[in-house]
Amino acid sequence: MKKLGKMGAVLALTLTVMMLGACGNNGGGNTAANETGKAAEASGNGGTKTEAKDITLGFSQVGAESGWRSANTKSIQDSAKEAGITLKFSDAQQKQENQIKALRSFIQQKVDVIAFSPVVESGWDTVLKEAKDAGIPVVLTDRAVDSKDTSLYVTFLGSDFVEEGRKAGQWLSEQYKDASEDINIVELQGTTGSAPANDRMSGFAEVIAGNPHLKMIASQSGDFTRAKGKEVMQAFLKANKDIDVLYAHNDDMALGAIQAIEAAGLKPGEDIRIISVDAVKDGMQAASEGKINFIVECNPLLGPQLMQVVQDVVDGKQVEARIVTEESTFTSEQAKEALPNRQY
Ligand code: GYE
Repeated sequence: MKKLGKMGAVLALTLTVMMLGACGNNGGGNTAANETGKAAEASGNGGTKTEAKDITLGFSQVGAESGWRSANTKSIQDSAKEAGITLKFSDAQQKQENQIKALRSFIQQKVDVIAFSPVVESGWDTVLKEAKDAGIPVVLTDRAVDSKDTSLYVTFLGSDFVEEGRKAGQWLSEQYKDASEDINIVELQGTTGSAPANDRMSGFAEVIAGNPHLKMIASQSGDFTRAKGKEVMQAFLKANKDIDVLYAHNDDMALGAIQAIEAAGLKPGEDIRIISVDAVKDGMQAASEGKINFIVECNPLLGPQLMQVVQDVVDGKQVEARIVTEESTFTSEQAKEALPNRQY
């Protein structure tokens, strides 16, 4: 992932604050920042706190493709309400063109901050430049963009997807460390071109390369949905006699694939071992029943952190250029224990 260095972050924030001052739609905050043209210190005593009710956040969501996404949307909506921040929420139905339209509409409406979870990594420079020219700071949540110019956004708040892929690969490598025969793996990728699909693929590939018996025999997108996960798994089963392992980039695709595996008369978790990512309730339920063997957690509850970042950005405080969410992993046994307390 691209990271802004400390200096870059300070520069980006300074520009942001200067621009905020220029467009003057942030409820009259940032007096100190406006006068000096510098970001207020993290201690906050140099900046004026803008009242949450005077902040409008435009948020462009990917869609409603998975259990993870629904939990993420709820977290953002609930947290905005709790913080008292006005939220303009837009659902892009997994289409980049819809997200670009939503961002342009937020710019037109002169929201104070734009946040969005980019459906794919590429193709954002033009619209991000438009936001920058309008003096509206942009916060990336959940998914990253591949823009070379990191001054186009203030921070990226979300998981380390490469690390998630590595965790999946490490568990598998450990399971098959003494294998003397080839282990055939199939992979259900997330949405083509999305950061989690690209990164979960590369992190996993990097680790399994360490064991020559771990063979990826098929890999295709299931678009992060149950329906597509089922459909692609059916095709995998048709084309390949001997599948040992399924690695699905999210629980929903794994759950769809489980239906296909059962329909083919095989036992998920036994005949085909399954690894997935997310750890939403339905995934954890399947894991506790032994149908999914290992889940790498990806936390969707980004709302509270996002609202804090929005408030800080408006107040001219310094924010980290990269905020990584903390996550763990679950075996079937651990899933059984954790399930009763799972919030999403
Ligand atoms: O894993 C998947 C969702 O971007 C982390 O998107 C998110 C992914 C999540 O559709 O279920």
